[in-house]
Amino acid sequence: MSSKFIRYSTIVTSVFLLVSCSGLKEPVAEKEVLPTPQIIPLPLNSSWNNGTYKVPETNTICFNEGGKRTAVWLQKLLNSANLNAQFSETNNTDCGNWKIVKDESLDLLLGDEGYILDIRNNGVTLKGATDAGLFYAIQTLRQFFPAGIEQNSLSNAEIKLRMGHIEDRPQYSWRGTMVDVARSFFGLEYLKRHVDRMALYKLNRLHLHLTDDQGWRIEIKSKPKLTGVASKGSVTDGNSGYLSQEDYKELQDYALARNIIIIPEIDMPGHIYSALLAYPELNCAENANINPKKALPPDLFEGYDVGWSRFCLEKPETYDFVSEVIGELASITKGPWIHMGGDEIEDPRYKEFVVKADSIIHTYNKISIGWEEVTQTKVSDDFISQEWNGDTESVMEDVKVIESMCANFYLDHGNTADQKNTATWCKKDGLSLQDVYGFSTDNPHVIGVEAPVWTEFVLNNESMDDRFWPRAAAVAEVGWTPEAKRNFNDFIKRLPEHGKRLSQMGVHFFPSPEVKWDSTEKTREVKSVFYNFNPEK
Ligand code: TNX
Repeated sequence: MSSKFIRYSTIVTSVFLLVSCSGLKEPVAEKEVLPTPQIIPLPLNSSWNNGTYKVPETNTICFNEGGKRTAVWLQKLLNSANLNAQFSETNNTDCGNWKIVKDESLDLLLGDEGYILDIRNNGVTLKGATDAGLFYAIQTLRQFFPAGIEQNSLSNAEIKLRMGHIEDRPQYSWRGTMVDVARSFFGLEYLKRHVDRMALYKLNRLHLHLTDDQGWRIEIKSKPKLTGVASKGSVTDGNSGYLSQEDYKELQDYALARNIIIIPEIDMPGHIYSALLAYPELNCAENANINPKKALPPDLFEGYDVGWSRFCLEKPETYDFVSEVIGELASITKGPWIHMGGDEIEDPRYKEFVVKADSIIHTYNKISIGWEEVTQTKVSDDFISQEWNGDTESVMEDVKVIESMCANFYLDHGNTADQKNTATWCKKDGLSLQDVYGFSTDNPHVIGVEAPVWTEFVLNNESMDDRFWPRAAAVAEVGWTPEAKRNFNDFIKRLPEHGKRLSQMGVHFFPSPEVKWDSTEKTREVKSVFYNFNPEK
């Protein structure tokens, strides 16, 4: 038992007694009961048995038709624990100690993203109706392994898994985060790492706030000045730059392999100064030379004000521009949604604009999403409203809602009241873990939750890390686990184990005071089990 795993587990030894023929009781076996794996998000149903499955050094993975992809992820997981794993060529599920069953008829029980994970004394079975469900079985299994697996540092470890049965599926289909790359740019490398972390917690939507007054972050080939001019800005001391179409494709593929869909946002008709600077003809004449600058003279904007810039909604050129940009963006976007923004602007033609923008998005075969202000008028029935302050009087009935209420989900606010460089306008004492975890709604139209990090004051990777983590783990549990099963005290008891894992993954998480973190873990270089892994290759 030289294993590192012992460091991570409290071992309870129970002595099993056997009654022999003679009637004498004698101890025959010592049985080690591993602690229950500290899984986040908490699975819907799990039952534990006191046994342990000791993973052999050499493993065989069997899978049925359709299970190959999962087998590739699983092999990578086992290899990262320095275990050998080969595929069985028999193409059935009854030949090795790891069995993968993809079975569409499990759909009724497990839905699009659910799975069954069964750990017995002769091996492990993963079942799901979809690749997504099976991928999540792997993510749950990953959390059974000591955190050192993230750095591939388990060389002498004897891996033992607590035996049990998990049947799991999410409460909500939308479990998202949003990164504002417009105020300060975060590029492909950071976003891929962010996707890795989201996947561990079964988060499945990444919304990119790609444009704002300070900068434009996506290459649109038919509008070269967006990258040539508009991408050069940022808030004071922030980073500028943009995602090329190649970067965007690479990020989407990386995310899709991990069951994460990217939602691009072009924020309109306000929050648009950087585009106006590049294409001044989209200004109304009276907007030139007003402070903050509306467009002319051509200075970048590096301040923090909101709600002052706007497209000229009287000009037909504005709609030509919107149509060209959305058309090109739609052609490079793999997911079904485009976000039109629509927040924080008053304009007599606002309603007319959002109706047109929604219809343009449909023309390019995408579904539109917008901030809640859009529902002041009626747009398409399939529109999704993203609620952030709840102040809008909606005229739309039964509209689908993504919950991003600022008091629960605006992670640009501090983890604590005294965290530096954080927003305070929504909640002056910051958003504690409990504020996030305590979110509750009885609106039947809610399709899920999403936590934004706006980047007015988030200027480097470490800050982005400590805004998201560990609070995004709370977002994940709110999105996945039904409210009746959630318990904050239980959640914060599971978190120390995740602190170890996040440290091993190189995440500079915020040590929330609500949690008894293990202070011995040092943050390592950025890495993780599936860092840069491509299951297709
Ligand atoms: C509100 S919420 C905004 C953003 C800011 C953020 C700062 C919303 C749709 N807009 O433009 O960055 O507050 O917390």
